[in-house]
Amino acid sequence: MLVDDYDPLKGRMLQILDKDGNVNKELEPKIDDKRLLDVYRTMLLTRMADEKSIRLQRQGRFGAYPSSRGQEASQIGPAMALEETDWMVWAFRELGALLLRGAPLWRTMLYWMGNEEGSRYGEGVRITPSSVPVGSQVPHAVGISFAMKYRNEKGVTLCFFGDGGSSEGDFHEGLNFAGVMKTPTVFVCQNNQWAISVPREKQTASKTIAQKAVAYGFPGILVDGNDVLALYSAAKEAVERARRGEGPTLIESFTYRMSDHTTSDDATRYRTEQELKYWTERDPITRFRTYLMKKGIWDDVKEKALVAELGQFVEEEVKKAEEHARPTLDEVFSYTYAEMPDDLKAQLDSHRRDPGRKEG
Ligand SMILES: Cc1ncc(C[n+]2csc(CCOP(=O)(O)OP(=O)(O)O)c2C)c(N)n1
Ligand SMILES: [Mg+2]
Repeated sequence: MLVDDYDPLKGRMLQILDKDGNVNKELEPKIDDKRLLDVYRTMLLTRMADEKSIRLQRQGRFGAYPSSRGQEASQIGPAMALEETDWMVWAFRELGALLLRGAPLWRTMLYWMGNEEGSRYGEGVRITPSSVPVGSQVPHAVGISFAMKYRNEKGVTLCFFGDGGSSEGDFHEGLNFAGVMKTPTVFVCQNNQWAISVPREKQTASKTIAQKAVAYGFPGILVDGNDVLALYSAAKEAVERARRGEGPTLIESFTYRMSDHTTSDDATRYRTEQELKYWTERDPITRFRTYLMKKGIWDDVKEKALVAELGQFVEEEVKKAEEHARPTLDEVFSYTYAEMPDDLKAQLDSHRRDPGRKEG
């Protein structure tokens, strides 16, 4: 088992594809070519949609937006291990995982345009809405998986959070409960080295985040977060263990946020160019593309055609999102509480009387 060979206290990191796209034959997972190409397509779509999203924000067509650049493998690898009936619980940066699990791109865009309808991914798509309060989704994921266990369903919950999220009380409460109740939860900490401008060294005195699993009494594993095959393999093993009723796993995905924290941030103010260069050489998409080329199932002609096709697809999805009906004022006010509190009622009345007035 990978979790035995890569005991987090020994500090080893699971890697199957090295930075130049060479594969470790002994560990290479068996995935058919069609699926591999589908995964590559989703990785590239994530990158292209991400680049488009930043441009849309600059044009005032998106609100603030958190880029997933550099974390495509870290998100898509674990999501590959899920069945349709499993749940995925995420934070706010996991565009790749959403797309792989079937969330329509235009819906995800609608969300960043400020429309809650963007969280409606479709009937049967088991993805929770985004959780912007850092770490708050961890207890939700544990609750969902505990409920599935209680009802004797065979489902598993995959829960994403960041290195910053691992400092929150919610993280510790969630993992403790999961360990005690042996819930079918797979925790993936996307350690992208930064929580806005706070570096990983200031987040925890532990050597790794994976080793925190030891204290909660379940397996943890440190994985190269820019290696989609390693992430998939670690997650698959964890999902199978959870489905067998053997409880949770913590996967630390060692990756890097290649862009700013969000479009409201400027990372050049707190990190060096060398750091970005180091990680650019470890780009998860380049690495996976090289692997596919070495396998003989991908080439430059196919790449060019796919880039053109996805570019057009992204434009169509933007159009769909922008053409979607905007919520009415009543709808904006009606979603948070079953019964509207007095202060919200007063605001709604004031807007109805004078829709153009700005609050002071
Ligand atoms: C409880 C809470 N505190 C602070 C914030 C502001 N905030 C948004 S994202 C973020 C950093 C999160 O870092 P990490 O968990 O590593 O995720 P990443 O942004 O790197 O994906 C902070 C502090 C928030 N959203 N919620
Ligand atoms: Mg982070």
